[in-house]
This record gives sequence, structure tokens and C-alpha cells, in this order.
Amino acid sequence: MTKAIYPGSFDPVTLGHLSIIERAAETFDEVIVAVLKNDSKKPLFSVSERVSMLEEVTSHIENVKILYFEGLLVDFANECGVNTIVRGLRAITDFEYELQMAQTNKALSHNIDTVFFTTDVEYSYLSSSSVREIAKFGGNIDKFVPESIISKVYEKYK
Ligand code: COD
Repeated sequence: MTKAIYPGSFDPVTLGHLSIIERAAETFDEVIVAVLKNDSKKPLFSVSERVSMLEEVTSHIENVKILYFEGLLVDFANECGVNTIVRGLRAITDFEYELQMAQTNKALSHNIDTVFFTTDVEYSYLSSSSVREIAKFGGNIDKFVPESIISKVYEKYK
């Protein structure tokens, strides 16, 4: 059985993330979406909110499980018995950060490799931080996040 872990902040989950999850779920038998619990970063959504939003928007995909983790990703991946990390690549600016992270994770745990899915062209400009900023100033985020979470994002800025 092939397993992969897709880690991230998902603050909030975007259509770009969802596209990666759907495609990873077609490639691997099981995909664990792992939400980072990092209170020092002061996320917009708590870890439990991010987990439940991800559960909601992936409910149509049978082989996806949503979990959260603290500490090192490689430790969590090893606890889950997974040795493939999935990440998304949008532009060349992502590449440097992602390559450094993949190599660091490999140095920390030699059994772990990272595979990259390129973004869907229509989401290549999309990030959680731009969604937060647009919503903060009352802009339209309909095209950027799954429908069920649009109101949850605006709610945070009321
Ligand atoms: N299209 C395609 N992919 C996308 C899009 C999009 N529109 N938007 C985002 N993505 C990809 C990102 O490139 C990334 O691969 C993934 O989706 C998740 O994105 P984010 O922004 O939600 O998550 P990050 O990048 O903040 O996640 C960082 C981690 C939580 C993975 C990292 O900080 C971590 O592993 N922390 C634990 C501590 C650790 O182990 N550190 C050592 C490793 S350096």
C-alpha cells in the first residue's frame, strides 16, 4: 500500500491545496493531510478549525485522512509509517524554499523523500496569505477557496 503525507499550514485551505490533495489521492493509496500546530505563528484559524475545514472539503475523497502534528514533520511521518512527503510547486520562488525543506527532511531522516505536484495553472498565483489579505479588506475570495469555507474566512475579520 502506497502512502504519502501532505503537510502544511492550510490557513485557510485554498482551491490550490485541494487540487494537490485530489491529485495525490489518485496517485497514492492513502494520503494523510498533516496540519501544523504552531501557536507561536498566530494563525488565523486554530488547528482544530483548520482540521475540520479540511475534513469538510475532502469528504468526497475516500483515501484522505486529516491529522495534525507538532514538532518535526519527519518524526510525525515516521510515526505514521509514511516515507513520502507531497508538496506543491507554484513558481520558481517556491522551488528554493521547497528544495531546502526537502533536503533538510532527507538529512534528518534518510528514508524520507519528497515528491512535487505542480500547481494547476488556474491556481498558480494563489496562496493562503493572499486569501487572508483579500478577505481582510472585504475583497471577493469566491474563486480562491472551497465554497463551504468562504463565510468562515470573512467571519474572522468581522
Ligand atoms: N497550488 C499548488 N500548491 C500550493 C498552492 C497552490 N495554489 N498553494 C500552496 N501550495 C502548496 C505549497 O507550495 C506547499 O507545498 C503546500 O501547498 C502547503 O502550503 P502551506 O502554505 O499551507 O504550508 P507551509 O508551506 O506553511 O507548510 C510548512 C510546513 C508545515 C510543512 C513546515 O513548516 C514544517 O514541516 N514544519 C514542521 C517543522 C519541521 O519539520 N521543520 C523542518 C523542515 S525544514
